[in-house]
Amino acid sequence: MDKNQTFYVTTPIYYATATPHLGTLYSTVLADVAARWHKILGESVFFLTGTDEFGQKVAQAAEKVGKTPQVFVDGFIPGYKDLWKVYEIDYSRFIRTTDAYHIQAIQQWITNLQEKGDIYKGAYEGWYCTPCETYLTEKDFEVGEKNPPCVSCQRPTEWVSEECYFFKLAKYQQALLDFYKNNPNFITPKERMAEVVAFVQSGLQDLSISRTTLSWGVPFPYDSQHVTYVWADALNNYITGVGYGQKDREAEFAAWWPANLQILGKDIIRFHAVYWPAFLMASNLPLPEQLLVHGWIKVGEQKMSKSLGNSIDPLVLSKEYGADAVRYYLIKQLAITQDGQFSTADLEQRITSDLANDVGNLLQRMSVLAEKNGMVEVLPGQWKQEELDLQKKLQETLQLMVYEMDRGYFHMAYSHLWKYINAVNSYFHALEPWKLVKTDKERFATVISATCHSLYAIALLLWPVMPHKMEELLERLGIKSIVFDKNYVQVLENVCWDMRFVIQQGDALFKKPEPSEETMNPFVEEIKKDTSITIDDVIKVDIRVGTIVSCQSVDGSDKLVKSQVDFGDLGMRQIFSGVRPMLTPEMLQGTQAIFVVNLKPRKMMGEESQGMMLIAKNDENCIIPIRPASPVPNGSKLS
Ligand code: ME8
Repeated sequence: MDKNQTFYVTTPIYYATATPHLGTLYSTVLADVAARWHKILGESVFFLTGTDEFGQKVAQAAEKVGKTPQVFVDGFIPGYKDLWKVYEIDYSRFIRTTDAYHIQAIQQWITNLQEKGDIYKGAYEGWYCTPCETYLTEKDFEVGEKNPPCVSCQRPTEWVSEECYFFKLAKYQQALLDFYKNNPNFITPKERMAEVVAFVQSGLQDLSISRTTLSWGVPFPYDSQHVTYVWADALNNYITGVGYGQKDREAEFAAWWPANLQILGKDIIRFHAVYWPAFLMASNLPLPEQLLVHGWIKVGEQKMSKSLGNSIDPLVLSKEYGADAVRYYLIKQLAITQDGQFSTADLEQRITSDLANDVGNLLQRMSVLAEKNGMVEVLPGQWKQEELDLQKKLQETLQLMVYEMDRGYFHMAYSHLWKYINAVNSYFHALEPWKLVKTDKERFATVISATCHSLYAIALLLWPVMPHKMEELLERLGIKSIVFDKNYVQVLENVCWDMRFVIQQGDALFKKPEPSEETMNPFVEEIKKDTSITIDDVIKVDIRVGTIVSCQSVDGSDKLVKSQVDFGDLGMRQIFSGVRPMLTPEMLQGTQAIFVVNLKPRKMMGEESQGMMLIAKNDENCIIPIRPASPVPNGSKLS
């Protein structure tokens, strides 16, 4: 297989100690969207996900409920597989670290590294965190401190002393630093690279990779009282899953490895950006192209997690809102590089405004109008300037989307698509085909055709995010299925609009949800009752610096200005502010100001405002914008 035409993407393998939640769904949807995006780029795709089933944490959890570890982990697998089905996660392989092929390949890996001298036997003692399965390093505690807290979970650690095997991590310190230097795009977002480099620069110690204190792990070859430390076996799933160490799968391994994209949460960056590349270097294998490290989904101010008991059940969400809408929300509404708050009110708002209004209504209005005027078959139109502008806008959108998808900023890619969707809506509105049909049938047919072409492009580009709904949309245009032997992005970019559509009538593509109380957010009730302000309330308000890239007065209002504001990684936002006549667009354009960015979006003069500019008034009641005293990066958070 031509390496440029293949794409291999992975998710973390999740601990099989509980059912999946919205956080695990998030990583998995990101990987699925990447996989599907590369399918529409005409590439062959392999998508690996699965479960991490060995280790002390699993053994202890099993013991608590009186089950053997194997029976215990088996019980969670249907929960994962069923949920992935509901959410249309189209993985190529679901790896379980208890699979025989994985165990055998890990033993092969150990043997190879022992022969090379990169795994050796020694003794280890130190403060150990059982839940996180890591030892503290010297930097993590004071000399003489008793049971110092774990750096990750803050729980007290225990002193452990044991004979064990080590991996020669320290040997790879310089090679790692060289690799980071030569591959500055290895980690997205780039800012996280600095943390990793600093950690490696501070000095690496050899890594203990075996345990004798438990039996629930991959036994060491020829020394079976040692089992692998869970991360040594877990990280290697990314190679064993595509055939490493398996005689009958050598061609498969050659075809897929190295991975193009590895998705993970920021909690496990050290394992993936330090240990994992070192393991691969020791195995003389190429390193993955890109680690995409996303932030946390939070509920209130806490990370959503199984152990904190504040997780949201994605199955409940899919029943209430539909899996595609939830996928859309996760991709477009959460900025991949930041932590994001989950809120059902916000989800409902996005479904109503982005999906039902912007996409669903456009389809419905166009198809009903076509039907009313006896139009079923739609042929290419007689394109005029308005349609050529739309085509140009689509080409620009595609280029921006390809760029953003490539660097892993999926939310930005889809923000660009939404600008195109808005442009199509404005086009449809401005051309008033319902009037044209009475005066100029040919022009009417052209407007319907341009709208169909645009909806076709929208459906293909949104298909990675909402596969089911977009196939429905394509069907409504008379297109039965997508055949993945074309590079659709190039097709959309280069070919003139020459499609033929057969419009099918149907129900609204997206149902607007009834606004509900946040019943699925366990923290909201608590927040509502408490009227006093605590630091937590203050932290809830996300205030950021942004640059007003463009600004204009709003027709029909003597107060409002409409600004396009650049918030860096958070993307561009459209924000309305009632500041005229004291502040004019000219005074604001090109300046930095301060905005609340997690305010519920609201319609102003028929358009959406996605935030609020902060201002103050002086003694004469004049509006004064608030600005940082000197320029700061866009998107900087006020704290
Ligand atoms: O760490 N927000 O497994 P795990 C966003 N087995 N993502 C979240 C999240 C949240 N609130 N909570 C979890 C492990 N995740 C190891 C991985 S890989 C070789 C071994 C996602 O079940 C996120 O991707 O604790 C995070 O990195 C992962 O689930 C942790 O899953």
